[in-house]
Amino acid sequence: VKDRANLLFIGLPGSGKTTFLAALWHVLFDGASATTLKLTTQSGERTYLNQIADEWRKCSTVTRTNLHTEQVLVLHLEGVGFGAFDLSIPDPAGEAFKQQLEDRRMTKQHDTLIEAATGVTLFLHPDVLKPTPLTTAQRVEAELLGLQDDSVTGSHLGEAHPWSPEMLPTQVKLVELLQFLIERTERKMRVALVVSAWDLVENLRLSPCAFVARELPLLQQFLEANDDLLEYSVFGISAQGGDISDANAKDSLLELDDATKRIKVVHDRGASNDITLPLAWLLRRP
Ligand SMILES: Nc1nc2c(ncn2[C@@H]2O[C@H](COP(=O)(O)OP(=O)(O)OP(=O)(O)O)[C@@H](O)[C@H]2O)c(=O)[nH]1
Ligand SMILES: [Mg+2]
Repeated sequence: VKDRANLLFIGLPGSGKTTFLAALWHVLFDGASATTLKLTTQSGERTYLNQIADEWRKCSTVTRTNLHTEQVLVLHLEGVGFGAFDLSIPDPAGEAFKQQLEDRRMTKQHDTLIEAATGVTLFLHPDVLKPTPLTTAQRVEAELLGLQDDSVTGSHLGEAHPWSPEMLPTQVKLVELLQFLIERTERKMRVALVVSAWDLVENLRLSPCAFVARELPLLQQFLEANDDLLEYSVFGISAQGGDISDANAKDSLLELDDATKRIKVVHDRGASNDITLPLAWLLRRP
């Protein structure tokens, strides 16, 4: 790896980008656990990182990033086989990607980040509670069938909502975001696909790869089909460690003697709590 590396985070609002960064900063700053990448010096502007890591330690939800609070952070890192290097990672607002999808254009600043990117981390919240397109289709079908039966009272048809990009299924949005990326680069790009909040779907007993293949087949097939442009790997990551909106779960997280134990990273080769793994995978020499 060269002495400077740039990573790009991509993900819709609420996909877990800031939580990941908060846990990463806690681990790097703490320096007590074995990680592939380590901090060399702590110099630089740290207000934002300290704030989100503090929220993370208290198990309170990290502040949502908006277009005005986006930050580019520079970490001084080293690792066996990596040497010492400066890693710049911006914490973008998911809102910016939502706008990209709606307006079909991106900001100059974002384009510059793509240009400079060594690799990309694409975040995806498993959102288990959201209805799938299939269940939505079944519900609509049932409603329409019901309408035919009582055509006198049925006024649902008049309530049709105009289509908007917001209604696109998540996997379609993510494929679009990857397409923007491919269009703007000539190099082959590495993509670490991070399924965040892995604790919510762990009980399905699927590997992160199998989870994506089952739940987001379009995204998975897109990644496979474009292997000349993209090299990808899937990580299941619980950066928070559990569902902090559940008081019991939150209490047991707070009771742990070492907050680093909350973190779980699942990859092909098994589970660990080394949250630097996806970054190391992106930065490793081909
Ligand atoms: N259960 C669980 N929830 C998580 C985990 N990590 C993040 N979350 C939840 O996911 C939601 C979104 O997290 P953020 O990190 O703010 O997402 P973001 O991608 O930075 O969102 P924007 O700032 O809007 O772009 C929050 O409600 C978190 O509590 C996790 O490891 N487990
Ligand atoms: Mg954020």
